[in-house]
Amino acid sequence: MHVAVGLGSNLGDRLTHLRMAVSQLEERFGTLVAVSSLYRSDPVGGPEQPDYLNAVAVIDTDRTLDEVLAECLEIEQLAGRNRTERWGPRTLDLDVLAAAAPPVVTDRLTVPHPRAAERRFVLEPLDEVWPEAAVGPGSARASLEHVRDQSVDRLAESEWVNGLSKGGWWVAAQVVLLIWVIGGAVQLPPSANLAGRWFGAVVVLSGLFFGLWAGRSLGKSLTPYPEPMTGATLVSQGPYRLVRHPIYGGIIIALVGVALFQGSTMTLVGAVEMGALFWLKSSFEERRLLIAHPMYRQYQAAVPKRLIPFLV
Ligand code: A4P
Ligand code: MG
Repeated sequence: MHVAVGLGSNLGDRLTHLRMAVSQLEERFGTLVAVSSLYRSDPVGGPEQPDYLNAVAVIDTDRTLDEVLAECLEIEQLAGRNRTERWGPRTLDLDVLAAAAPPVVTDRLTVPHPRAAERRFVLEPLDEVWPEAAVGPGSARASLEHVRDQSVDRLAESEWVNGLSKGGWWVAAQVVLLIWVIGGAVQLPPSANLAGRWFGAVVVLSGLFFGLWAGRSLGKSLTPYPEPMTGATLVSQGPYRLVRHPIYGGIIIALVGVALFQGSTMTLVGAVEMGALFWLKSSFEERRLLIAHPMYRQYQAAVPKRLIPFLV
């Protein structure tokens, strides 16, 4: 019989708790049919608390749903689950969401889970791995239509269980494009007039200054890779008050300055390409940051026009 188990965590090392839960389910039940993508969700109910990471796993088992619940409660204990208040923050929550079996209602257990059909953080991952699963009045897919207004973000495909790519190739692409644009620019004879060159030089210097200022404000939180370093904190001072990616902004401003200095349309096109690459790279980084920092969503909301200040 297929059984869908909902996984949630919003305390401590959330990703590690969810990974542990998946490997424990596999160890205890043998057959792991599928694991959904990883989602971030706004907390539903309870006191003010950090954002959740949620996912769904489907197992195949001959054991009763009561036994499945008992195993789930044991796994929660392995993550140090401490029950203080209903719907309060938790290191790990495992819910029996749905099963390929008639509904069950006992003192200990209700399947389908009574609140599953109202929650996007349940239905979105469940729809991915088992769209026909019976939750509430209909299937996971049918119920999903009614909860689209709730806020969830899909952060990583099912590879999150084994390890997330560090995105080193984004860095490689960035270095190659930068060398290509600057290498091309320095070979061109400057064609701008003297005023244009002065203006270009000032723009280059201000871009470099802005990028260096941003790097300095990051201090120890500066990471060469999008995977945030352990202990790195969110920086919301200096240029980070204005724009989410000031180092990228500084590099683009400097490249525009080079284009003005050289009077080169090609270099300007290169600066725009660099901007497009940074845009894609920063959306990748933001998904990683949402996994690493339970408060990153609030930080995003505090710096709303984040990619290009005051515009986008
Ligand atoms: N129980 C009955 N039916 C089930 C079932 N189908 N699966 C009993 C699991 N448990 C079931 O649960 C209390 C008791 O419910 C269990 O001992 C079991 O006998 P609990 O985990 O101790 O308490 P809880 O989770 O705080 O309460 P509850 O009512 O189960 O809460 P929910 O509905 O699980 O909601 N927001 C976001 N964004 N993401 C979340 O993952 N989770 C919750 C918890 C609230 N808000 C959330 C999330
Ligand atoms: Mg629960």
